[in-house]
Amino acid sequence: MTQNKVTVLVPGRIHPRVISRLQEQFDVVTVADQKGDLALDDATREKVRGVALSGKLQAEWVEKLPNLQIISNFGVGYDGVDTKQAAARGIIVTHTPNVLNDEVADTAIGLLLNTIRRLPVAEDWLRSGRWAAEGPFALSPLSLKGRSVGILGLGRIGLEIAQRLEPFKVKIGYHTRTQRSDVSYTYFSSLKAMAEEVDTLISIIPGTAETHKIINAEILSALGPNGVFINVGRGTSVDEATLEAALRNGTIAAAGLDVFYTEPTKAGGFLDLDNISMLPHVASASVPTRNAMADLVVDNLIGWFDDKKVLTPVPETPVKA
Ligand code: A2R
Repeated sequence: MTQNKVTVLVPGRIHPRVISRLQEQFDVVTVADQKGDLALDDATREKVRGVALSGKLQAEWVEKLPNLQIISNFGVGYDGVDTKQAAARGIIVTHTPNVLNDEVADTAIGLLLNTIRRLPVAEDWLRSGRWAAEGPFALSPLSLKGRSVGILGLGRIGLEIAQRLEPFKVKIGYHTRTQRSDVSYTYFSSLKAMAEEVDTLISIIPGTAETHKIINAEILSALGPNGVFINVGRGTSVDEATLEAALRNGTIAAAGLDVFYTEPTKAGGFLDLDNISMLPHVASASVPTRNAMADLVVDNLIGWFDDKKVLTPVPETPVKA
C-alpha cells in the first residue's frame, strides 16, 4: 500500500497542518534543515516527486531530486525557490496568494499606526508602571492625519492596503512597473518620483533581483525628514545599513518593519532606536490565515498528483492545459 503513495519531501520547518494533511495521502519524508547537503539516500531522492516548502529550497537540492514535479510553497512570496531552474526542469511551482491578503493588509495598517503613534512603546509605559509613577506618556511627534501615502506595489495585497487607507482620509498613490487601469489612485512611474511627492512609503513588493535594495539612500532622502517607511513585503528590498543611518540622522522620521534582510534576526542595529517599530514577520501569522495557507499548499499537491491540475501556480511556471 505505502509503496504506491507519492513521496513528498518537507525540508525544514513547516506549519504542522501541512504535515498532518499530507500524511493522509502521501509518503512524507522530512529533513531537519534547509542548509548543507541534502541528507537523503539515493533511493529516497529518486522517489521524491513533490516538495512542500516554507523558506528556502537550495538549487543543488533540486538537482539531486531527478523525479521532482512540483514545489508547493507556503507563502505568497516564493523568493526561496529558483523559478528559472524549476521552469527549465519542467517543475511546477505553486504559492499561496489571496488567502492572506486581508491579514497582511490589516497588519500593515496596524504597523503604520504603531510606528506613527508609538503605541507599543506607550503600552510598555503603562505595563512597566511608569504612567502611575511618572505621569503621561510623551506626545507622539508624528500623526497619520493629513499624510500622503505612496504604496510600492499595488498587487493583491497592496490594493487591500490602499482600500483600508481610504477611510483614514490620507492621499493615496502608488508605484508599479505597469499602471493599473482599474484604480483612481495617483500613479507614479518611478519610485523616486513617488518618494519625492509623498511623506509615507509602504512597501509590498516581492523579493526579486529587480527589487533588491530598491529602498536606498536616494529614496530615503527623497522621502524626507517627515518621512515614514513601512515594509510588509520583503526585507531584501531595503538597504538596512542605510535605513539605520537615515533613522539615526533624521533623514526620515520613522520606520515600521515586519520583514528583514536576513530572517530570523536580532535586529541589532535598530534595537536602540526609538523611531522604529518592529515585528518578527507576523503579517499573515494568525491561526485562521495560516491554516488557509497550509490547506492551499496541500491542495496544490493533491490537485497535481490526482488530476495534473494546480490551484495557484506562479507565473514563471504555468501549467499547460
Ligand atoms: O510592477 P508590476 O506592474 O508587476 O506590479 C507589481 C509590483 N512590483 C513592482 N513594482 C515596482 N518595481 C518592481 N520591480 C516590481 N516588481 C513587482 O508588486 C505588483 O503591483 C506588486 C506585486 O503584487 P502581487 O504579485 O499581486 O503580489 P501580492 O500577493 O500582493 O504579494 C506581494 C508580496 C509577496 O511577493 C511577498 O513578498 C509579500 O508581499 O508577502
